[in-house]
Amino acid sequence: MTQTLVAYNIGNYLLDCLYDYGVKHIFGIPGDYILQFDKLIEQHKIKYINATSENSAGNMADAYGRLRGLGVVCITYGVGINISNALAQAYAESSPLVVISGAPNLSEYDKGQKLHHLLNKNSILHQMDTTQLEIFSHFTIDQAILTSAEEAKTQIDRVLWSCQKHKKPVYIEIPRGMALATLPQIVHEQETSQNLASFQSTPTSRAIALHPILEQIKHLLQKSEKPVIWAGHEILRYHLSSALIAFAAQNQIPIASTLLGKTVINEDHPLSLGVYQGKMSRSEVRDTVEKGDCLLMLGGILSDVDTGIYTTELNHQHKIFATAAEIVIDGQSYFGLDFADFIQALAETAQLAAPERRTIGIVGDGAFQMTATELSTAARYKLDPIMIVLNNQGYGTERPLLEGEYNDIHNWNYSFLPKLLNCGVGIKVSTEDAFDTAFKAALTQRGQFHLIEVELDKTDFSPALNRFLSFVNGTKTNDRTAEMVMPNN
Ligand SMILES: Cc1ncc(C[n+]2csc(CCOP(=O)(O)OP(=O)(O)O)c2C)c(N)n1
Ligand SMILES: [Mg+2]
Repeated sequence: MTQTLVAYNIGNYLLDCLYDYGVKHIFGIPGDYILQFDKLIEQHKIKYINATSENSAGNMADAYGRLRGLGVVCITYGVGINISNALAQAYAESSPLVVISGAPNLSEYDKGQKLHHLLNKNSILHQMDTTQLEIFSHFTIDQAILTSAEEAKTQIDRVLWSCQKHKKPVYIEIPRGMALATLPQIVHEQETSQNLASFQSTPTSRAIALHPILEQIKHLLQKSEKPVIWAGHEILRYHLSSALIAFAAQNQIPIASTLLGKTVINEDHPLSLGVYQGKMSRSEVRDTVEKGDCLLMLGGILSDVDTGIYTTELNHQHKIFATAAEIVIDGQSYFGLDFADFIQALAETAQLAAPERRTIGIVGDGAFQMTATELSTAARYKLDPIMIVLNNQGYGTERPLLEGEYNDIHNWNYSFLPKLLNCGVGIKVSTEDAFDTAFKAALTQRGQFHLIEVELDKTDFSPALNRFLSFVNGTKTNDRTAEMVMPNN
């Protein structure tokens, strides 16, 4: 253990903890309540990335967290509530996102003055405004307002651990001035990561708890002739894909995924079946999943979308159902077991590090218009994603559900955007050959973003949407139900 002793302020302690968790970038938009902390980021080895809106910053941090283990977004008070959509999405899809917000200084409340960006429900009563905490508590698994230097270290340790453990967003509010408040104890440089480790259970206790369950699964697999895995998004969040694939390869078990878990296995892998969504799946996927005799449903939530509006047929003789919340084997439930330990133990293999990848985004014209300004962020930080904009002149997915003028949007000249942004390459294509040429060119040209606008017909629906429509029409589901069960794009 190093002998170097470091006096910490709250802001730097938080940043060092985040760095220990693998955070190298923080996304956000500055504002006066958070500027002091933003300055600390600027002086830290973590890099600050400006977005064009809090909600986009939240989406970026969400994606970062899914790939790196923890994503962080930094906002100012009140107007920062703009992040709510990204935060709710991260909560629903179990993404480890840390939201750090500035807030008024505690002494500012004492004066009882009206403060900007606040609802001022309580400030005129000399009480702290807790509106943002109350709103965000619906979208976060743990929260802390760092009002005391004595408590701050324990609060930060606990909240970050909750985020990493549960793969759900958390909220940390730093009242103005507190980022620079000195922690009472002198903290050892190595202590942050040691503290994190102290929250974990020991490897021996984990192995003992899992042993009977693993034995039971081994026994079921020995008896089964056609086992099949249906893997969900929690496998991705806990970075367990390689462990799962190793387990599947050892036992030659094919893997289907849920829609949210789509990238759990490379679809070119010999064991990959594709997405299983009940009657909305391709028939060969349905056959293999539904005709298996032992189903391992790992890390998925059986929502309307994932089950193809409850059309799955899972009459397998044996069923193993494991999520972060519980493990159920043939109807018998086990609680309090660690999901990641369970999958790792199944595989008895080490996890591979994620390789560096170039981002390829496929986006509808409607969704693109909601987020297009972030191409400016890509330009500023010299990123070179390839964005494929599917231009079908509006909200195509919604047209067959209930058509109306509200599904039309103003048509942009998308491929001209690079000109406006002073960066990037834009091209419009209307044939498959032209798309191939443009896409191949984009793949070979690095250094700036590429935008390929693909001209489509208004009613050019994907096979998956067509399967969905024939199911909806076939079962006389009314429009409103259909709208409620549509996948989010
Ligand atoms: C933030 C948000 N608002 C509204 C919706 C509802 N919605 C679902 S599909 C859709 C249409 C999206 O249009 P586009 O991106 O052009 O894709 P297309 O359906 O045309 O392929 C909308 C608006 C949503 N999913 N998210
Ligand atoms: Mg569209």
